[in-house]
Amino acid sequence: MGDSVRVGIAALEARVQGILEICGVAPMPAGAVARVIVAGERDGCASHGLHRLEQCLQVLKAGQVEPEAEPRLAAGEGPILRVDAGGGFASAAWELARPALIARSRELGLAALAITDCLHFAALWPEVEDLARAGLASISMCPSYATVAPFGGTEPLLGTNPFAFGWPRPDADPYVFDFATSVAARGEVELHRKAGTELPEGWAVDAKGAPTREPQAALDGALLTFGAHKGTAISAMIELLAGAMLGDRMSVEAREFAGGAALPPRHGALILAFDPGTFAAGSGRDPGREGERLIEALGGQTGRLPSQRRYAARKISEADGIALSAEQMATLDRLSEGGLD
Ligand code: NDP
Ligand code: PYC
Repeated sequence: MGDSVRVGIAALEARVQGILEICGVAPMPAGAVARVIVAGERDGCASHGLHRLEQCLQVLKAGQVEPEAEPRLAAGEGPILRVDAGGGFASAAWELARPALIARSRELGLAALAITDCLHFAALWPEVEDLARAGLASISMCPSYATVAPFGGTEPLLGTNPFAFGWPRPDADPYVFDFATSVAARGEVELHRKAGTELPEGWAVDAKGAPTREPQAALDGALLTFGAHKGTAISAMIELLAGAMLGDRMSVEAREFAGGAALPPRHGALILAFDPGTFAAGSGRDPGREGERLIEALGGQTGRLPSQRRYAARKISEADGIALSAEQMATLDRLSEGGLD
């Protein structure tokens, strides 16, 4: 890569955490946010990597996130664990609750984590991958802000509402997928705008409802859901389960609360975790082995499992450091000096 430098993962985490702390974020959330941002960059997920750091600082400056919020976990004894993020970053709430969710899922066979009032800007795969590495299957979802039109419509009503799934594999990296229920994440459109490139066809409509390939027109208009009516239905399910059911904001309200869609929104998130062994008990079948049969056959036909690209990118980052462009390095230098555009 021309003009790029390689930076070690731990060094980049420390750098990002330091920038957040200079801007007033308490060490615990600053560490959690730095880890999720650097994980995105490490794994080649540009839309939710360093690209998000400046937005985090802007949201702080706008007073829309609580930089010193301490997430509060109410674990109780049943299958539902709750974390009130207190208007702080979702990643801090997740890191706090992760051990309790793992323990409760193993104990009961399944458990749910309901996070409320969190500032959410991150990818969901770190959560389901963590759970899969602990031997659990899981589903993670959240609303976002209303920037997506339902199938057949042109007005923003749904969020880009991500949906992720993780499945543990006995001798391989977990099977993980994680995608926006819009054709692509809004972050991808922002990257096209930054790079000055056109969007592929079918991603978006402009503010008048006409199809557009121009990133700014798409950001001012609406993205479309993937898979026509099917993506719209899944997106609506996420609004209902991770918005209405949690008693937290749905994407329309999150956009109103944020005063637009320029900065990441505040809402809730839902993570469901399952112990496959508990479910299969008495069947005489091993879910791990059955899962492998399917996953190997899938990989055999498609030549590419979801997350395979990510794991390959991670291997290179772990061996050689994360490749950062001269522009990314300059942004880090500027932000280290407190410079926010
Ligand atoms: P992509 O369309 O880039 O990727 C979606 C998934 O499909 C990934 O798991 C990817 O694996 C996999 N995949 C891609 N191509 C193939 C292929 N040819 N064969 C098999 N699997 C494939 O993601 P999106 O743009 O939809 O979303 C990007 C991120 O944005 C997600 O991480 C999501 O969580 C995040 N997001 C967060 C939001 C929030 O509110 N916090 C809102 C919306 C999105 P791989 O990674 O290996 O390429
Ligand atoms: O990329 O669509 C997106 C997104 C919304 C909130 C965080 N990421």
